[in-house]
Amino acid sequence: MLVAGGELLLRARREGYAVGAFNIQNLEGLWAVTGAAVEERSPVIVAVSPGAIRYGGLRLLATAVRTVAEDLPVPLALHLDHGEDLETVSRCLEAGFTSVMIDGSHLPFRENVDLTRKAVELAHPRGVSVEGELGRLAGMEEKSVEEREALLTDPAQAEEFVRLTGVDSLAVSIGTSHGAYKFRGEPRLDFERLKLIRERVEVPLVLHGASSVPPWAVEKASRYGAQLQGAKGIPEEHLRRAISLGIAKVNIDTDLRLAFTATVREVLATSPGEFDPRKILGPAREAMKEVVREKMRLFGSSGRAAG
Ligand code: PH4
Ligand code: ZN
Repeated sequence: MLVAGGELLLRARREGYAVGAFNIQNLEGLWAVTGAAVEERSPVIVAVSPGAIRYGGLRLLATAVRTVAEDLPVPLALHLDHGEDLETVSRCLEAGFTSVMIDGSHLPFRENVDLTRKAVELAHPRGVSVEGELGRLAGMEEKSVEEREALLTDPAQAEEFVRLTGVDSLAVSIGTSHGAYKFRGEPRLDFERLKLIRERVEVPLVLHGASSVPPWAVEKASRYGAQLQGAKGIPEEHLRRAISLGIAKVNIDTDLRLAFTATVREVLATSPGEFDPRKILGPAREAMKEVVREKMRLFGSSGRAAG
């Protein structure tokens, strides 16, 4: 069933687990994510970015997700990921999204507050929750202490941001970044900062850029010609710790892309006579589904579908 995103997160925060937000761009992703949620009896957030909207079309993606959700025996929230502007937020509200993110993290604090508050004013009357972001997701290596401070979320500012905007959840920057190349050296997250933010911020916290970049997917993709040297993600024990410190929503995209790519490459290389898209994409969809199932177990959302 389709549910309000905010409710999923409030329950997760209360009960000490996290709900995965998995990005989709097409039906393969949607089937993989929802299939995993059913098998794990887990609540799930299906995330659609502006880039995915440009690729797949808003009405088509929203209709597909809402149609699948109708018959789904587990709660599903349809979420706008990294909404760029109020127009995108409005279009997604019209299309029936049940939570939206407005990402003003690149703006100066006051402008981020203004933009985010306007998104809240649009979404709340429709019962839709809003995620804001404070702090920038960026690789932290080779950065000075001052540069790190400027990019990572400041706990006192986070408290003020939530108060001034009325957001329902807050994405924080503690050292993660998007994509497959998160660290050159040892993976490091600023858990002390996360604790301080948690002490000051009541609303559920969100971790973006949380893919682990599984070695099996990198190795398989590389075996069949991919060039992914130096790919490195967030270790699973770091994610467990972040969740224990109050992260209630974890965003995953890269790990699904890697599983997809590794599997498609394998099929094409080992079955050169194959040209039926179903035989090529079917195994890739299964591989993505397995990744999502593992995340749900790791995040503690498995078995939490029932109210
Ligand atoms: N996201 C995914 C952003 C995807 O424009 P786009 O469709 O490429 O945007 O919000 C994440 O936080 C994913 O983190 P990950 O890269 O570690 O999986
Ligand atoms: Zn993100």
